[in-house]
Parts: sequence; structure tokens; C-alpha cells
Amino acid sequence: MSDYMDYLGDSYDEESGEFNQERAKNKALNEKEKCNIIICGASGVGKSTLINAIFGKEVVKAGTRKPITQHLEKIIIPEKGICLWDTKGIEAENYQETMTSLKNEFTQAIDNAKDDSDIPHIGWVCIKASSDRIEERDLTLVRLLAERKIPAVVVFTRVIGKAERDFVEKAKLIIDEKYKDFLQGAYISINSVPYEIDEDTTVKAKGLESLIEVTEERFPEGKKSAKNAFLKAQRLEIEKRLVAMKDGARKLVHVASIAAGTAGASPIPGSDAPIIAAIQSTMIYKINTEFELDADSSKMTSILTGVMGVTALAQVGKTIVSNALKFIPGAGTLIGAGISATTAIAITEAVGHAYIAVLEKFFDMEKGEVIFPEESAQIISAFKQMLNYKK
Ligand SMILES: Nc1nc2c(ncn2[C@@H]2O[C@H](COP(=O)(O)OP(=O)(O)OP(=O)(O)O)[C@@H](O)[C@H]2O)c(=O)[nH]1
Ligand SMILES: [Mg+2]
Repeated sequence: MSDYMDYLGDSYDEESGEFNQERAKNKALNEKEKCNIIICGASGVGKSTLINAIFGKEVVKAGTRKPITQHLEKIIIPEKGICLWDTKGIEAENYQETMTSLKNEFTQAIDNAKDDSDIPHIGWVCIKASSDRIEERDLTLVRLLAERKIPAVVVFTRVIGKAERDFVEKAKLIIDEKYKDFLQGAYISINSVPYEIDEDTTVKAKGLESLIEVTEERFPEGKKSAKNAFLKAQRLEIEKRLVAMKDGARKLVHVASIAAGTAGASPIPGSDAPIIAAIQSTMIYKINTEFELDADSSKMTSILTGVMGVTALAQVGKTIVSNALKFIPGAGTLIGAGISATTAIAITEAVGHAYIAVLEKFFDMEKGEVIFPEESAQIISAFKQMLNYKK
């Protein structure tokens, strides 16, 4: 199979010149960078509250919950490239038994993993700071991660006053006795939600940004892509989120341009323009996915039509066939003998970078996401501007 067909997969039919948006969208989702985080801790320590605070309540609710074993559950959120492992049912009573079975379940889940994409890249061990003392089970949870060399952060939850801060200091000393080398000071105190002491005193949510920062540092050198996935998925450090999305999108443009180059170099006369149009459309879907943007198909159809219309690929005839964009084969002959590899690369890069600039323009720094205007014409006009500006 040639390179550009690898790139397009089943989203483009070379015979009919038909581009399938749904397939391109799914392919983009599947290929998105991924990160798995295990969030462990006793019942009621604030695991779910923490997850909601970092990744957004609505998004987590929309994720698929998949019980794996008695004490492990996965929350899968494909749009965010995130899979969260949540421990359940760790209570004070029967804890020996619970920990033994959790340990077995955990070992099994990891041993059964197909590859690296199926094991936790990072672990948060949550300990409630309003506890009386540190429990054996909390140390056992740290040990589980240490044994598997899963970089961990110990997260003290509900840190709202002096008593909790004192608890944290004592707990750190105890944990450090055994796990200092492993944890390397990765302790964070948080209050995930505002806490009302009385009518006039509320302790604000805090520490969550520090947790993001320390987590970011804990990813090993070789796990850059998991780290990026984490930074893109979190919704508190918006600047970091946007930077990670843009970085990811730029890489996607690079890969798409290389694929377009191989199409440009293809010897079949007249066939390259529709293929390049399909590659650019796929690239745009991938960039959307990178920005967690899920615009509806009709909007994407008009955006893609507009985008292709602005570039030299305007001369490729386009008809819209239901959910598929059809790039009429042979129409490429209008652009003379075909598109050279150099031109194919250049147009694809220009389109990709201009489209990233458009998404950045519509990125709402308060909400931390792209908010497209109702009118697609506005998007296309922004795209034209960016394309001229980038030249
Ligand atoms: N003030 C404050 N309250 C918190 C914090 N974390 C959790 N809570 C509260 O504690 C309660 C339990 O939190 P959850 O997030 O459901 O705990 P969990 O660890 O997911 O519990 P299980 O799913 O039962 O294992 C909720 O009422 C939260 O609002 C925190 O950091 N600060
Ligand atoms: Mg929970």
C-alpha cells in the first residue's frame, strides 16, 4: 500500500473519489494520543470530585464507565484521549482482603494489557487529609504503583485548614520512610471544591493547578505523548492546554504534508488532486480532534468545501453526496499535468497551519475550548485571512 493510502485508510475510496467524513472522524479519534491515569484511594476520599475538577464534570459524565473487576473501573473518554482507572470499594473494614484482591486485579489488568496504551502511565494516590492518621491501605496503594514503576503523586484531599496541613506534614514523613526515592517529593495538597465553614467563611478550591504541574513533571522522558494527552485533556491550565493542542496539531500537519507529497509524486495522471483534497480533509478532522472539537457534519462539509475552495484545489470538482464529500476523479487534470510533490507538501502545510490559526482565533480562553460562530462563512473568511497572512 502506498503512503497516502495508509494515511487515508478507509475514509477515501480511490475508485469513486469519495471521502467519508464519519470514517475520517473515527480514524482521527482512534489515532489520538492517549493517557491512562489510575486514581486510587479509599471510598469517599474525593476521587470522583478530583476527576471532575480536573477534566470537567460534563465530560466525565459523558465518558463510558466500564467495570473491569470488583475494585477497578475504567472511565473512557475517547474525545479527550483519556482513560481513567478508578478504584472502588476500599473501605476500612475487611481491608486486608480488599487490598489482596485489588492487588491481584491490578496485576492481572496490567499483565493482560496488550501494550503500553493499556496500562496506567501515571497514578494519583488520594488520601483524605481530615483523617486521624495515615492508614496501612494508603501505603499499600503507593506500594502497588511503586512495584509496577508507575510514577505516582500522593494527593491529599480536603486540605482546608491547619489541622489538615499538620496531618499532611506527618503523613509525608511516614510515607517517605519507605517511598522517598520513588515519590521524589511528589506530594500535593488540594481542596477540589469550595468548602463553606460558615456563612462568612469559605475555603476556596486550591492546589489543582499544582497537581497538574507536578503530574506533568512525573511523566518519564519516553512518555511524551501520554503527557501531551494529559495536558490537552485537563481543563484548568488553559494556556498549557492550548499549547499542547497546537503542538499536537502542528505534528499532524507535518504528517499530512508528507502523505500529500507521496500523492503528488504518484504517476497516475489526474488522480493526485482529489487525493490531496482527501488528505487535507482528513488532516482537518485530525486537527479538530486535537482541539476536542466535534462540529456537526453539515458544518464540517461547508468548512471543508470552503477550505478546498480557497486553495488551488478549488479546481477539483466537488459534489456533496449525503454524508460524503466527493472529489471527482479526473478533475485534477484541470491543474495541468498534476501537482508536484513539492506543491502538494506546500499547499497542505499552508492549509494546515492556517486552519490551526483559525481554531486558535475561535478558542475561548475562559471556557478552554473552540467556540465556532454559527455562520460557516465567518470561519471560511477567517481561514482566508490566515492563509494570506501565513504566505
Ligand atoms: N471540601 C472538599 N470536599 C471534598 C473534596 N473532595 C471530595 N469532597 C467531598 O467529599 C465527598 C465524597 O467525594 P467523592 O469524590 O465522591 O469520593 P470518592 O473517592 O469518589 O468516593 P467513592 O467513589 O465512593 O470511592 C463529596 O461530598 C465531595 O463533595 C475536597 O477536596 N474538598
Ligand atoms: Mg467516586
